[in-house]
Amino acid sequence: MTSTNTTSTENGLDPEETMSRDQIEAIQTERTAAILDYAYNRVPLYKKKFDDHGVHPSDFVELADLAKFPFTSKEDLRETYPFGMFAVPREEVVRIHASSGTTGRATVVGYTQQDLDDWAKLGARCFRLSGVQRGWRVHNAYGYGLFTGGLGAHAAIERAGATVIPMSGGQTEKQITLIQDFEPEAIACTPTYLLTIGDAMQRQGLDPRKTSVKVAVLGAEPWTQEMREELEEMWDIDACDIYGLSEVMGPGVAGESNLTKDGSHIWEDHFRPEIIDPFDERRVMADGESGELVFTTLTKQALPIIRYRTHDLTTLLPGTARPGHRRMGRITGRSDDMIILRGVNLFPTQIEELVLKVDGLSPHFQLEITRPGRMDQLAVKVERREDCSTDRARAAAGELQKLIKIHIGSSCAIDVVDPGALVRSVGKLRRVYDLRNQ
Ligand code: DLL
Repeated sequence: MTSTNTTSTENGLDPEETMSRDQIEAIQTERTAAILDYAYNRVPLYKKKFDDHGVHPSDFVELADLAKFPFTSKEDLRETYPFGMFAVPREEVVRIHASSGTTGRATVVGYTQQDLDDWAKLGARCFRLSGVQRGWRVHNAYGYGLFTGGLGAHAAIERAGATVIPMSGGQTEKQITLIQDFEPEAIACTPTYLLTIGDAMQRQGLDPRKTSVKVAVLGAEPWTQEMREELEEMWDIDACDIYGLSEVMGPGVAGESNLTKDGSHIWEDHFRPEIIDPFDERRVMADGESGELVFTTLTKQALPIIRYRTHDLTTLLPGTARPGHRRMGRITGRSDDMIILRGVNLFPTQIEELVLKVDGLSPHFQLEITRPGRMDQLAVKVERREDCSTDRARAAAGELQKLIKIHIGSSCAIDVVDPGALVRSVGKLRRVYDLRNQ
């Protein structure tokens, strides 16, 4: 495979970051042809899938031809558990990560030294794009371990020339002490965990706005524009998105500019994204149309992934801060997180958006689905804000109920609870409790 090492230009950017769309597509065409061939010849599962599908790497001539190739799914990784999809001899794999997933076997991913190097390089692009500067201290509260968040962000922060504080997730009291003592300029964690830390500070009479933190690089779970505004106000920061998934690399597949805050740019010299219709996978959608995000890795050595179905629902938009690389719209949710309530589809992010529009309600909420009789019922449990009276909370519940009826079309029960009553996030927050089959 071609080496992907590049040297940074004088402005500190990788040369590929400032390439034109045509240049990026030329790189993608060359690399897609190479990766299809590589996967077919090195991974028996790909050979079988391509053969069964009646397609051969030589059928790829231009980018549109990628649509002829079969998809890869989490199931493929599970069936070949643990190392069956590795394309290099086991000794060349220098790192393994795994994601537990909510059901079934873990999916295992591997990296060669070159893969780790590329990962750090792409992650560094994200942190820089979000405003993190050389010499800054970055408090990394993504979990370290098998999860790609901690170690992935760690290498990215170092590569960006910043000082990483490898705190990991949890131990919220200690997070607060370190933020005060080490005075980091930036923090990296999930959006809901930043909320948890800020909330814990306020309970101690500390003001998150007075900390040294100026930028937060947030990802690993869906979050809304309303949540961005909430966190920016709580901490007096720029809150930027970072996107990734273990199967494709980890954090750093895409990152957001602090200047434009208009969605994450996908590093298209290393990944070819597509949007497909989740209900008819043969339909590749045009830019701007929403659907399921699919990725082909163009350079990964240990675990090349061809047309991986992420289940993440979003759109592809033209690049802005990095014009040659397309952006992702906000992720509305995962197709497998969608709640179907009496025939109406809804995502937790839609509820987040509405909760944060109502005066007196906090972003701490959870959704419970039950089936007391024959009908499904949704209850939104949401904490009132500290300064919201119980009278105001009653009115707020009515407002939220109305908003959900108007915007989503579902009737639901609203239960406004006291501040601190709901379980706090320490990483990826579980919003939905489906109690129907209990
Ligand atoms: O969550 C990688 C990551 C770590 C990304 C830290 C950003 C920061 P997984 O555990 O494999 O990997 O989960 C991947 O998380 O398919 C999305 O559903 C969701 N996700 C990740 N980033 C975002 C984001 C990491 N910025 C799954 N916005 C993905 C919305 C996100 N959802």
